[in-house]
Amino acid sequence: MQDLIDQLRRIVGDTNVFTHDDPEADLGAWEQDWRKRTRGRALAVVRPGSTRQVAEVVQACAAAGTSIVPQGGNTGLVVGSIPNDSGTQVVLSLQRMSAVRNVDPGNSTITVEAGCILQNLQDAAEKAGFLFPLSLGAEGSCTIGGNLATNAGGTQVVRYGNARELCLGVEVVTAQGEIWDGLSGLRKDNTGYDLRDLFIGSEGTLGIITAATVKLFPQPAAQLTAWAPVASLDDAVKLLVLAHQRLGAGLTGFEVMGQFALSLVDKHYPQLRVPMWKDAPWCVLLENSDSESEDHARSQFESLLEAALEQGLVSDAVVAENIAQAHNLWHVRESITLAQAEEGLNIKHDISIPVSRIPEFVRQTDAALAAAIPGVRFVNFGHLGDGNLHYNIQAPAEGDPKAFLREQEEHVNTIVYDAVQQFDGSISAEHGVGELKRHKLVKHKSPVALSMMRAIKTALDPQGLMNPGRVL
Ligand code: FAD
Ligand code: 2HG
Ligand code: ZN
Repeated sequence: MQDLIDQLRRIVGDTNVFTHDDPEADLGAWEQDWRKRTRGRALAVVRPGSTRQVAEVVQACAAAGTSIVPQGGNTGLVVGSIPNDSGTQVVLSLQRMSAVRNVDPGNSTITVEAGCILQNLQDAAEKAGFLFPLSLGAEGSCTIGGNLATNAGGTQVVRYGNARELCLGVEVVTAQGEIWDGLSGLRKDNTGYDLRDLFIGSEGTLGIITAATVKLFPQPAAQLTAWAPVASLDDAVKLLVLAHQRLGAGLTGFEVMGQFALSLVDKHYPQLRVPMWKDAPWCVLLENSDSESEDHARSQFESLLEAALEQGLVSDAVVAENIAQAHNLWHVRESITLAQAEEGLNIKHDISIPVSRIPEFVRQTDAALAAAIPGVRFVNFGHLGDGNLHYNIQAPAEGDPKAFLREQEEHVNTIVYDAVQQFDGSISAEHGVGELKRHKLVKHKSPVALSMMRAIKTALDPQGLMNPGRVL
């Protein structure tokens, strides 16, 4: 192993290889998952500075038979970006590869390296007079490479689609250490299998994304945010249909938040002043982006909310008066994950169900869980506009949450995922499979689909060295 480490040092330089042999080095940030559920132990953490260096690192690891865990911002929620505990894996961090390579205004595209932090990509797009719409709570630390590797969703999917829909081309280092320049800015290209789409959502199991060309959009002239309590999820779904009808492509966000989820934000971040959370079991956050003007956006939004009031879908609503108020509403929404972490260990289910069936799914699954585990608490929220619910479970207020997880997690997951299957849903809407859901995938994905996935994995990574133990 020392030979490999010496070789890695020659490729990326001494200061970009970290090992446990160095008493000064703290590998914790690369070895610990964001949710603090699991800590692995790496043979080494390597930070290449160019695609060529990534290719050489992969070649050296392949020759040594050493497996690689690609890592971006390490914000993933399914344990996919940290090493296992064997002390034999190399973490390949894309942190240093963060450059914006090129903006093509005429083509409405931007090309960036994989380690570019999402927020920096959004800022670069804005500076060029465009919008890059991918948006999620972790945007200050996640990377575009990680976003693509997990096909991240976020809060603008209802209008702009997932990371996959936003990507036109990728540059990849294959499991053999070859460089594939697939950085196409083409919107149409039917020359055979879609290799780009194979790597998107592959969670580092097929190769390493080193750069990407993504779509840019016009910046909206005005963006308004509204918040409305609703009496039921059925009403929230009716409000969504109405919002689609009234706002058309202007509807850029439609989030739903359960009362207990908001109570946790209120408890742990009282300075955020969560609005109206005591008034109803659910609150909805809507966003209207308009290409004309703020007046036009406001009058459209007001007429939507009046219609919703008339139809009895909402009893009250606020439209943010200015950008600061709008930011605060979004801040409340984006703080649920952190508030839930503050509250303690929890079980996450990032699921999708046909939108129309979500209310019935929640009624049925809440009842099944409450009957099976008295006192269980539901932290439900998510991207209702995409049929994507974060159907999360917090341990009962009394008792030891660690013991709860140990004793009940599998039981809870079985109840939830069996219900997801019954409702024709997916057990991973946007976070991916990682290590956490791998054993569940075998149960909930069709054998034919799994066998095609395994064939792809074997064809592209015959040695099985790319992020083993994840997804498949
Ligand atoms: P990492 O966590 O480093 O890696 C994730 C996976 O991708 C791993 O399997 C890793 O091996 C692989 N990978 C990373 N970089 C590369 C690369 N260059 N090439 C190949 N494989 C690679 N997700 C959503 O979809 N929607 C949300 O709304 C959302 N909100 C979040 C909010 C918070 C507070 C947090 C902590 C997470 C949230 N996430 C969300 C999950 C996570 O942030 C996203 O999945 C994000 O896309 C991961 O990016 P990353 O750079 O941190 O990737
Ligand atoms: C979000 O939508 C993220 O905020 C995180 O996908 C979801 O914490 C979660 O379960
Ligand atoms: Zn989400």
